[in-house]
Amino acid sequence: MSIWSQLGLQEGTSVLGVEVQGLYDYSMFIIVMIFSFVVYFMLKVLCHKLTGRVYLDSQGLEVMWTIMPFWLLLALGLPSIKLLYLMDEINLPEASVKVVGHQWYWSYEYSDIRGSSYSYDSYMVSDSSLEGGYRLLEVDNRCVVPTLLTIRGLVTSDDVVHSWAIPSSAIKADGVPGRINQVRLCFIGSGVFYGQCSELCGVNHSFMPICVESVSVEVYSTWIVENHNNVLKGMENKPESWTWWGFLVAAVKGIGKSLYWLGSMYAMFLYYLFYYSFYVTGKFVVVSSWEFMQWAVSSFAAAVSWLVWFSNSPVEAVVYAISYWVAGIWGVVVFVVTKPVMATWWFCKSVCGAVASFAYFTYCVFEAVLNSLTSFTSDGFQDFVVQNVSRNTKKFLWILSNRYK
Ligand SMILES: [Cu+2]
Repeated sequence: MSIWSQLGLQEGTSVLGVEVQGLYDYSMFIIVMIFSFVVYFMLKVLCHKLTGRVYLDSQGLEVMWTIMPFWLLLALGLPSIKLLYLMDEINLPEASVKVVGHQWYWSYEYSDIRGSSYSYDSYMVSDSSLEGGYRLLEVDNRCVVPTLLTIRGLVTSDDVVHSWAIPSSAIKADGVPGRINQVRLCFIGSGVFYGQCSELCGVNHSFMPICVESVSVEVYSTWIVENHNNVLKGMENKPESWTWWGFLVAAVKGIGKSLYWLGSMYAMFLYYLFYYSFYVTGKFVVVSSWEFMQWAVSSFAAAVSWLVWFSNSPVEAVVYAISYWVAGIWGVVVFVVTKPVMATWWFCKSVCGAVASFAYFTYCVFEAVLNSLTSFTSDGFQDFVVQNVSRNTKKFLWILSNRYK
């Protein structure tokens, strides 16, 4: 949450929030350097007597002040673009929370666990009933999410355009009626995080705050399962009558499906394993080494026979070698003169090949630079997040499967 007289961004509370904070610090470093540089030279110009009347141009200086801003812009732009695209990346979320904006409150719905739908509204707590907490930010029912577990937020709206935003986690998604936007919710610590509606939506736009409470996976799963159970109890679904025949059909169907699935997965695994580890690599090695061997043997044989010839009659051998090279060059000249179209095509093909390989090389370098520039967090932090997310995922699935036995 922002506080008075705060400079800079809020402390990051999600993986992306930390990255965005890093990008901000990095960009500010470059910007402050440029600012100081420009101010220094402006002051220098102002305090200068301007006596360099014969100083007309400087090619080196012009090249420098063209290339340096180019690199600076790349250094500022590339990490930013990569982070922007990373924000859209939601890989394999464990659960979803639907966020629906209304005039003027939010509602949260959890419905992808057990098929039942558990939802509630989240209104701002008015000044008169506020007991502790922050004015204009506290809500009666917070949005609950697990810590260090990948959750997908599906943001939409019921009436006009709203925007669900939590600045400390680098989350901002417009809730547009008829459309669904998705955001990744992966908080790195337990806590309460605040945000406000960020799209002007009517008179009470300022009074529909967003309040997310991040809790441990254990607490989250217990909470969600209990609420779903309550919802299901309320519905009072009568179970279908049980028969031996139905049980038999279901069992045969289930076993057949799982055998088919296992078999196809295993076959696919074996196919790719053999194709990529033996066939592709083996073919490449055999073909290229065979061609190389042919070339090496024939060149070696030619060189040896020429050397033998040279030791017997050196003059003849040297004359032959010179005439061989001259004939080669002459052959090229004759080819160019007699078949200019073919020669031009061949030349263009070679040039295009060279340009393409150079472009590919540049692309590889560019990509490597991009990858190295874009993470502002340490390897230790990334390991911490990856390990905890995978552990929490297992824990979450384990708890859910045990609860629903
Ligand atoms: Cu609004």
